[in-house]
Amino acid sequence: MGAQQSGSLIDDLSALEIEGLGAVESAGTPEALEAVRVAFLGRKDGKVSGILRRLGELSAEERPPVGAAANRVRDRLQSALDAREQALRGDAEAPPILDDLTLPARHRWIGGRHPITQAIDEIVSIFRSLGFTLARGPEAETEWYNFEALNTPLDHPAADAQDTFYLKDGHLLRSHTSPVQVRVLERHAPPVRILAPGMVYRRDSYDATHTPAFAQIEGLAVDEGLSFVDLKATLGEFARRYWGPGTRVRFRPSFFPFTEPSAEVDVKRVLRNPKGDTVETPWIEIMGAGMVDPAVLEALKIDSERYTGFAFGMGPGRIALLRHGVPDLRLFYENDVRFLSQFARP
Ligand code: 2U9
Repeated sequence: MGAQQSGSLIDDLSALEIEGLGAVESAGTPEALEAVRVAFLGRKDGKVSGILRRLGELSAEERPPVGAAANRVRDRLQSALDAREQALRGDAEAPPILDDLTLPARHRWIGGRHPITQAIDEIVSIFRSLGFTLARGPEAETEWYNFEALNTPLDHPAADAQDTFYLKDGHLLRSHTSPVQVRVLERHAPPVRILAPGMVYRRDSYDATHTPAFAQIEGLAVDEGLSFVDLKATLGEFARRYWGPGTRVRFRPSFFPFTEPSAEVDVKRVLRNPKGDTVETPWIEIMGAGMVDPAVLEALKIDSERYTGFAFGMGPGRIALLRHGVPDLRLFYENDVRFLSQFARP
């Protein structure tokens, strides 16, 4: 056998290596793998063994390189066989448990209304049942609707650019929803009983109790013969429906340019603990209210000798905060679903 022959044996070995590695990879059972081992490395009829046997035909100088190549191919096939055997044995055993099976099952993802939206919906529903109709209006307003019609002169601090967002065209972002009630009174003769929910804007800080944009709900009733008794009865009924039958309501004197007299409204919840003892919350401020100032009615050409009215305003963000014991208003606005999903009520 000459150099030609030893070269072709090395080529044969390379081909055998590729063929053998492929056969090992595609063996799907330990039996098939054993058949591959016998076919390639079997002592008697193995293909690699066959080449090793033919080493004797080579000259003394041709033998070492072919022998080394044959040993290399045998070793590679042997390690591939070992690795494949290990893998096949592993597959037959139970698959490893990667999860903690004692954990609760994952919930299906269910969307829910935002907690402030829930408060708005609930408040609106109570006032609707008390005979109030919903009213809406623009968020970009004129100074007249936002301030002057409401007995608030433009040199009042509330109208200052420090407190209100003015637009380039002379409009402003409404600082309360009161302009909605003004617009309704302009177009509808009393009696009116309306509720105006919506976003309002003030140049405020962004902190635990303030945000520059926030939701507000205001209400207005104008009719013949309305008095502070109607105001107290209406808001008392609202508070008992929203916070529960044991809720007490307190009116403290206050001031707003558009109401006279004016009041801050506080609630105290009176409850029983599991032992049966009576427990009560402190007084908590929930809204402002008052009798519509006759000057507001007169500016809208409503006879203030014949008609009187009451009005109130509250921030549903603050109401939601109190209801859920949330310490910081900003949590409601940061869109963190880990926080918001706690309020999901499908
Ligand atoms: C008209 C006449 C009267 C609306 C009113 C309040 C009292 C009030 C604040 C509560 C907290 C706003 O969200 S808040 O900052 N509002 O206290 N608002 S009476 O009075 C009106 C409105 C329109 C024609």
